[in-house]
Amino acid sequence: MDDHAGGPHRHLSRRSLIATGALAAGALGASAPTIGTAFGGSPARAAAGVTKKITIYAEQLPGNLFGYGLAPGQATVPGPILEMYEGDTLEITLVNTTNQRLSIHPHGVDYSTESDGSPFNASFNNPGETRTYVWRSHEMVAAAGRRYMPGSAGYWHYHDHAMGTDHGTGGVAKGLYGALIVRRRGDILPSKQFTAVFHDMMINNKMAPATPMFEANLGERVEWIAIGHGNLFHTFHLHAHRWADNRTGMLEGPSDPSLVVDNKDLNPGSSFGFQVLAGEGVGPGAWMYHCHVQTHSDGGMAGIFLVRNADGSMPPGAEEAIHRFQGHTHTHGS
Ligand SMILES: [Cu+2]
Repeated sequence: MDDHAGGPHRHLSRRSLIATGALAAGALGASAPTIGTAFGGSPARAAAGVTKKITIYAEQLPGNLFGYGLAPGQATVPGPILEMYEGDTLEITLVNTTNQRLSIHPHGVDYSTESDGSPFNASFNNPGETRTYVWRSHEMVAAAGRRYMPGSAGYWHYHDHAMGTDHGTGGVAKGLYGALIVRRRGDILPSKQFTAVFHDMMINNKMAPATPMFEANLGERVEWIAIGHGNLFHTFHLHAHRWADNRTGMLEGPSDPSLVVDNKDLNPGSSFGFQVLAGEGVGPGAWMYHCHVQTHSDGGMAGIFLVRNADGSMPPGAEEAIHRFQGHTHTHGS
């Protein structure tokens, strides 16, 4: 896997939990199946799940940033992409290596007050403290009246809820956030994943031209997870690609009524995800992704989605476009 850690060209697919042995070990039944304990619903829906245990290290990073990582010294902004299947449980041991109070708080999944990650519920790590958080999930179930109670599947996220203020405002501002994907069994898996966090006037706490350059080869199945944080309204726009505005970003049939979009609101606390085939119908090239609030894109909320040729070589014009992007943004952004 091409890994440009730390540079503006880095991408994030390598940090996906599903791409490591951790998920495979859990999925193969190394852990005990969950049983319907605290959750008051049907035990049947939890019976298929497994419990995966992971350790996350919260660390201070250069530049007054903080990050989560799956191993000591591996913390990043954003943190690792955490994945689970509906019905599974994720047991997270959070090691706080910093001198700050912090926590990890998920969106979209099921948890007790003890795993809430908020000081309000006395659920946080003191400086230097290790604490376990349990995130559960469940499948969709039939309800009365031909309706369905939603399952946990979705493109969610997690973040600190305790640093600086009781809402984790300090931790979120300094990079303690990441993507959480709950998949439905049978979902199509991507070959690459990108997390883009629109946060104040930054993307992944960086401004153009230091924003991430996400890379894929023509035709690769790429999964984007977009997350909003901070105090500003944002819109996520991706050039030359579009997706269905539903759970997966894909249409489920020729008459699927989902709206097809290439731009979507990305407000604080919101998240969504989708998959595209890189360069499908448009070819390789340096394509832009950016916030579509004009003062935000002008101010540095833009980056490059570099779609290389299928063999990995650079398409004509891409180098020039990248240089133009870097030069242009320097001129107006510094
Ligand atoms: Cu914006």
